[in-house]
Amino acid sequence: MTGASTYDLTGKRVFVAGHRGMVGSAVVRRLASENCTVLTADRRELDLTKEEPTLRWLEANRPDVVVHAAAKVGGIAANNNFPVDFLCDNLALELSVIRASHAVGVRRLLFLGSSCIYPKHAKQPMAESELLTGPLEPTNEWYAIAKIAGLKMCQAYRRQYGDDFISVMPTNLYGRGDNYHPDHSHVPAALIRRFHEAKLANAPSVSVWGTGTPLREFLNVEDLADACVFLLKHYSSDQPINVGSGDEVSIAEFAMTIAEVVGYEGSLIFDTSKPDGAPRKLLDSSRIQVLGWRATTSLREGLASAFEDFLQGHGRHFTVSRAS
Ligand code: GFB
Repeated sequence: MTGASTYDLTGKRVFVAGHRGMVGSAVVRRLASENCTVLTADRRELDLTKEEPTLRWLEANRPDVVVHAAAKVGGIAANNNFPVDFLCDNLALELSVIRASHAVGVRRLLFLGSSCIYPKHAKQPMAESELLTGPLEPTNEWYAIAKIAGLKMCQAYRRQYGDDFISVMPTNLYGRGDNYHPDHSHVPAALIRRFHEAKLANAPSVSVWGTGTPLREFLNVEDLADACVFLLKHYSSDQPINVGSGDEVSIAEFAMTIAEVVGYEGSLIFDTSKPDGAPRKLLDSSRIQVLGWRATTSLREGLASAFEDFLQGHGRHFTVSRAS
């Protein structure tokens, strides 16, 4: 069962929940080349964790399609240090957005999950069938449980009401609009910022968290947005679907690539007091590939463009000065 289906976005009203985040903003950019109307709600206008206002907003704006990209996200340290926020904020967003979407009769909903829903020691590459086959990685189990609950809500609405709600599981993401907080970000943004600042300061070395041995697969957010639009048009199933790039590297290799992209020539020091997290997270993306989609951005070109976006100040929660 491939889940292949056809849905025409032409003339549809598409609400992107979380349009200011890295994923939501990329989906808005990608939808601009579709013949549809994109709807967004400013955070000051609508708190998506509150179901009643969300329901009223959806009733007033009547989307045909919802992309649920609103989430509390962060890197390994943020996940580890703020378990309540990652669990409760994400559950609140899912309950509110998914229930309200059902209540107003939304035709298609795309829920964004994460590869951390799969067990810490899942068989690699991780197929969708690995879900709930073993214990989760402890640094991000709170976030993972919330994302599993969102996926299960989509399955439950499909089973009980026949709603066409799908779940998409992206691998580790990077790109335009990332969060460059020094402690709370994911590794791509953290290292782009740290290497850039070290270069400006002529620092002899830069700290990289953990042992450098974990393996990660990185996907540019523009590719993910393209996959989301592809899946809105071509996928309908209760089964989640993985979206990866196949670009797998060790954190040590990744850090060296970022140093090259940024132009930093000092040395790397691995800070083993910081956690490694999951030893390996490579998605099996064969199901989306069979449907006809593949990522097209190479890791090096994607990181070069992420660095340029960082220099232009498109990231959030940071200030930066350009190297002279
Ligand atoms: O990106 P990251 O926080 O995500 O860390 P996870 C990936 C790897 O990079 C870990 C190492 O092995 C980190 O120890 N790393 C090295 C660093 N230097 C740094 C640094 O300066 N900052 C960060 N953040 N990492 C996340 C989950 O786990 O994966 C999220 O916590 C989400 O919930 C995301 O699911 C996809 O891959 O370890």
